[in-house]
Amino acid sequence: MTILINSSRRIRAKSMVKSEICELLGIEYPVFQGGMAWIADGKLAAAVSDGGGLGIIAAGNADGDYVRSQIQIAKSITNRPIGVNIMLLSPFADEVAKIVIEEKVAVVTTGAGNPSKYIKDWLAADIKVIPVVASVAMAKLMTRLGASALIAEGGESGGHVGELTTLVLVPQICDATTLPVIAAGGIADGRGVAAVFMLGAQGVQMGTRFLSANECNIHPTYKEKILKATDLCTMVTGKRLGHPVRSLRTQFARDYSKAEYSGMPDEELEALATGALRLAVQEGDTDKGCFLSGQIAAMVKNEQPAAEIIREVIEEAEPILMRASQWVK
Ligand code: TUI
Repeated sequence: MTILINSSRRIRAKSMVKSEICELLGIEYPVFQGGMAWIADGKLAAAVSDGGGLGIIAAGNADGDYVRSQIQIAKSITNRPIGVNIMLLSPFADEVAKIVIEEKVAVVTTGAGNPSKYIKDWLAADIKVIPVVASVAMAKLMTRLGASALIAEGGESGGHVGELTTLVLVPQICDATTLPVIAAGGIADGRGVAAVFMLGAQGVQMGTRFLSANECNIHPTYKEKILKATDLCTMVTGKRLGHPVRSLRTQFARDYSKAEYSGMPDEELEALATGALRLAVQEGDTDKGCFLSGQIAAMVKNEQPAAEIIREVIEEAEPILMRASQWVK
């Protein structure tokens, strides 16, 4: 919304969706880009940070050298704050936990586990620590250990999913902590942003929406699948091995799901999934690739620069939030 603050001199002040998280991290808009394994590299993260959000490099299952090189790529593009997401199931998590300190990254987010053992060292290095939590118990623990903020990620998200949906998780996490909460899972436009602010969140994290960014270097087949996705196009596999993962309903996902309930031994089932994320992202392999995606994929409609995505969702959210008072009679 544009407000004339001095009509004689025609000075325009832009009102914008802002929150405590912007001051905490020194960012313009309260929008994070999800740390998507194999996808969120230094180039995408830099484009998001340059667009006024928080770009996040995904460590995924990669080793320390990869993560260090992506941090350096991001730093060569932008001076703005950059985050690194550490996937706690990774065999390289300990190594990456040290590298983020050496490379002085501004923000660390964590996913798929409990980051307790690292938090003290990160805070001592002046890193803002923002764990993904999928339960109230984890939110309380992270608050007690001094986390800077929390990401409440509902099961509408792509990739590794928790039990609860965003609508149910976000208000409970907000009630369980004094920290700012960033909502994730099922958000791809300004309506989603406005909705989670109504639930008490102070920011959003989007993954799937950024798959369509020009700066997102996934295989063209992956991008096309997201742009053509429809409402019922994702499914969750991997529950039997304790790591439920949401992906597009491809031949691979159907085959894996069938194998899961066929009595196939655990090791064989694990072998079936090995390398499947890389095959989707780098090769666009529709037979053996696992195309991680959130339920919101059907709402991702065109390829555009990351900065435009951020501006668009914020500009859409603003009038919705301004009009919220209309419901109070
Ligand atoms: O981590 C994600 N999403 C991901 S990670 C990933 S790569 C992967 N590779 C192999 C197996 C599984 C995944 C793809 N997508 N999102 C953040 C997230 N964290 N969602 C849910 C959680 C979570 C779950 C349990 C966070 C903490 C937690 O705590 C459990 C405990 O008590 O230790």
